Amino acid sequence: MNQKNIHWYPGHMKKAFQELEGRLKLIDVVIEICDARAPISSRNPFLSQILQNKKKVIVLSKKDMVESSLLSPFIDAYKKEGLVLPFGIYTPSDIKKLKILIEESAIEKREKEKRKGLKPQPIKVMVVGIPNVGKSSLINALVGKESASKANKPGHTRAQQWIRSLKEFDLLDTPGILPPHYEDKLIATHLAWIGAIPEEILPIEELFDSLIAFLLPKYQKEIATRFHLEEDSFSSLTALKEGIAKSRGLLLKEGKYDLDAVEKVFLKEFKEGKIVHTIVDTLC
Ligand SMILES: Nc1nc2c(ncn2[C@@H]2O[C@H](COP(=O)(O)OP(=O)(O)OP(=O)(O)O)[C@@H](O)[C@H]2O)c(=O)[nH]1
Ligand SMILES: [Mg+2]
Repeated sequence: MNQKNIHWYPGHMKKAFQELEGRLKLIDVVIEICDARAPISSRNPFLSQILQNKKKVIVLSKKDMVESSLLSPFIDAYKKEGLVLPFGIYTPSDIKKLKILIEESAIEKREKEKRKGLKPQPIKVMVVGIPNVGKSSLINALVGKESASKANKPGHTRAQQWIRSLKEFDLLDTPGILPPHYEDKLIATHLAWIGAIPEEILPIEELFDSLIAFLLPKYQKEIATRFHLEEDSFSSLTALKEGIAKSRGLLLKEGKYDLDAVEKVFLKEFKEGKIVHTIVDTLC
């Protein structure tokens, strides 16, 4: 794969990174989100670095898309860095836990206010992470309404936005920020599989082939069930593609199988968590 192919750094991201860095000193607590499906690949080391001295909660988002037993070792690993929370926007107890962790992180601010005899001010919380990890969704879950615009498309939020509808917290939504380029094509591949970068910036066939190679040793049964495949569909990659084309009626006019459509459908359904609930990264 050509290194040029794994470069996706839209113009707004450089500006967004500078704006984020400039705003940091006003912030009491940072929520750094990574996607539970790729807890390592979906972290931006440049962000982690500038957040080193901030009070921080690491959130592993979209936990409903991952088997919880697979996530535990990653939670333990991140605990060495500070507060960690596996989180799902559909789990009300996670929203409560997050509010407690934010308060816990801002204890020094609260003590300072008390010493000075000041009324408690809203805790200023900045939500950061790479694109599409669920920053705007987490803010909406915290405030209980659709205040921040969200979409299942990386790079949706383009500018910082304060959401000030809670008494206890002011929440700053920020645009997703990636490192300027990826040295490691495996990281970019994992991000494309989960939809954190657009899959079009990589050759689709290569993305499909690598995803199948990753999934087959552990999840052949799940793939067979999802696409109603018999054992012989797993005899080769071509047989597998043709099996999926047959089961989904993906045919071209001349009666040939539409293998491009097969790749797209498979990648889409994986991204939507319809095939398996797995983690694509490996803990060293
Ligand atoms: N299943 C599931 N989907 C989620 C969860 N949180 C967010 N999503 C989905 O993830 C997609 C992206 O969510 P956003 O909140 O727009 O992500 P973002 O990080 O703000 O993205 P950018 O603004 O592009 O950086 C949306 O389709 C959300 O519905 C979750 O806990 N579980
Ligand atoms: Mg957003």
